Amino acid sequence: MEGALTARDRVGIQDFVLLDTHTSETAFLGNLKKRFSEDLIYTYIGTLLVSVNPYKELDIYSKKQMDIYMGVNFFELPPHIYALADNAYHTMMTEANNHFILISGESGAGKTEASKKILQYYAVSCPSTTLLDSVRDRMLVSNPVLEAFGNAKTLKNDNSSRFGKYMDIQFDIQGDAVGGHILSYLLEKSRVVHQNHGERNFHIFYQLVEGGEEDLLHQLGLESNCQHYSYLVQDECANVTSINDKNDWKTVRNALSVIDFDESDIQHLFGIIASVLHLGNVQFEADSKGYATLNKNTELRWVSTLLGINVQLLQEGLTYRKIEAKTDEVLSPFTVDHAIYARNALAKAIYGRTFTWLVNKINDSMENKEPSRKTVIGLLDIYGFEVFYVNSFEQFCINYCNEKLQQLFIQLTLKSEQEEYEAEGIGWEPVQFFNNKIICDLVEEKHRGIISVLDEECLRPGEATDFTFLEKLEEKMGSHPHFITHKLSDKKTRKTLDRGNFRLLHYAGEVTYGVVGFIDKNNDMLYRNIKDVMRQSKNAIVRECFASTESDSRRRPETVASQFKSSLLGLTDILMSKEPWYVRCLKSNESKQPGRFDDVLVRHQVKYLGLMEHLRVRRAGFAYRRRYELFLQRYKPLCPATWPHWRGVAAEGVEVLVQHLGYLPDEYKMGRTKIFIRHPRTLFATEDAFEVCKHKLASRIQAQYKGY
Ligand code: AD9
Ligand code: MG
Repeated sequence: MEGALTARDRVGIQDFVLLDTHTSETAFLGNLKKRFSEDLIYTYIGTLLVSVNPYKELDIYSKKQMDIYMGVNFFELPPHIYALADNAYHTMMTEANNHFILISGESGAGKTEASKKILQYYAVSCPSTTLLDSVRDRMLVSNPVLEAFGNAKTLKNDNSSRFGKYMDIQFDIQGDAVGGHILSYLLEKSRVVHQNHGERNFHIFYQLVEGGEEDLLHQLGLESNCQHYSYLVQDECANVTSINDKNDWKTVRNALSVIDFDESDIQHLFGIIASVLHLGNVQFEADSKGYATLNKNTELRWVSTLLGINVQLLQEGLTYRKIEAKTDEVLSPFTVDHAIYARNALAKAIYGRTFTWLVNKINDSMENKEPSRKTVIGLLDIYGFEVFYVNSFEQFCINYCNEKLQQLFIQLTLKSEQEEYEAEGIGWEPVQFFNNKIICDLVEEKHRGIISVLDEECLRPGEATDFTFLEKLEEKMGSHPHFITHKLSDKKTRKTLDRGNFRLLHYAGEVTYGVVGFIDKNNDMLYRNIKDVMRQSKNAIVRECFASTESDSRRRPETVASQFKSSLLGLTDILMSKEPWYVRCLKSNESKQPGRFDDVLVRHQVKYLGLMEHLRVRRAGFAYRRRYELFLQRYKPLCPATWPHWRGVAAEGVEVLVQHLGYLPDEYKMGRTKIFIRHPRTLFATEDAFEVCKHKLASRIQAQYKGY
């Protein structure tokens, strides 16, 4: 007994719901820390999984571990990401409905790692047929490819996701993983042409330059030296100890052949990556009138060769803009700055569109063409909340996205949970929580939100600037409690704010955004004549990427922020139609050190993620609920009075059934339409009894339960 107590003291409590009497933040953190020091990075709050980044490899992700967790009830084993994955899977199979796993936490907290572990679990542990192995392999290798093109080293994370990813894993009626589909969200394209100090461009550039075979580099006109490319060395951070570009290159190269890429796709793809690097080295000089000219043509020639476009037209597209006059077209020359802007815009457009093409191509290869009934588990791994010294439009979008996900979490857990108790007439003491809807509205509200103001300014080309945008914000948002600028702040705060900044008080903390670049990045303009040039490319991917009818249409394209807003609304709809599971990732320390637990940092995250509130709702609430009819239908064989038929009202049948099973009064509540069960263990005991009973039943009756 004493031994058991010591062990419990040592490893803490594995479900916060069972944390003895107090639900204080200090006790919560103490438990997390105790477990972390024993390399126990996972803890539950009911069915929600809290994960603390260990920053070291732990021996808990082997096939053997997967086998241990397979088909075992949630609370019978130590908390694990596999347990959550397995329970989502089994619930999906039993209830034949769709689920999603929302993985959230700030940048570097471990979301992408968690999502990879879940995908591996499904790929390895679900039933398998040889036919499907190839689909599974493709799902698995899609990760290194997308990470190569969509992740980069930032100050927060050496492998930071610079795009949002939602992946549906499709299962057939037997539970086989039979296909996958990815939706990607707003890639941070600006990184292609600019990185902050201490950060890198997307991994793929370094992988190609460092790892590419001699022949290939020769064909692409590349030197095997990152220092040679201005898009790669602005930050002087090409080499990072945690990253092995050469090895990663091999993985990516191999993965591409698994995902149906033929040699010509691969050639075209690397041709594009190389052309972006060459484009970055194209320099301009001012002629006697101050207009941009190219001082040397070598780099431009490589771009033209690799993309299969006429060098003359390319040069013209980078140094002139075609303006349509009444009956004519006039070429208006660029200044050097303008030419650099056009060059960078082209590099971003090529890379961004190629990324979209890549996602589509991966989707084609993971597509399951069988029309059979499928259910899905969606995995959401999106860029985490981030605050840098300098924050711009990109951070604004990323942090807005995190606000939306927090809002979804609140709606699905804290809010709807409490509303349901009320609707079902279950006695309930409401739990207070901070609802970040006010910040979501501040950003996205129609006609009044920051995005609307920005879009309006983008409609006034030539007149509007980043600073008129800031002025408009000050006019419209002046008194908003979550919005501050230099002009609007008190004396003390003013000292910390420059004139060209605005500050938002996000749910996860304050972020100061510099307005410079907002209008440009939101417009994301690419001149028509350069688009026309790209459309004639002999590189099949580029041609496809620029083939749309967009340039013919006179309609103004939607701005970047508005597109992002609509895609997040779409994502919310997708998620709301599924059953949620949550992984909340916490960052243990800022310096990425193994085993270091920074109390202040973790406490801050526990606070803003609303974990304490969630725990309070969970502790006071009920882990499980089900409509009377469904509960009775499933468990009626466990009681002679309800088996084989209960002729009366379902609720009464359930009451008889649970009495028979010996449920104690405190363990459950009868609502208007559902039974509510306080602890999962009560349900698990019932479920175990049901399993035993099922085996005892005659095969005829078993058949009735097939599919449960
Ligand atoms: V971002 O919002 O994309 O910038 P993530 O995705 O939350 O961020 P990521 O999963 O990339 O963070 O984790 C950052 C790093 O932490 C990884 O590269 C690993 O080095 C480390 N990490 C995260 N989770 C684990 C883990 N379960 N075991 C070991 C981990 N290391
Ligand atoms: Mg990530």
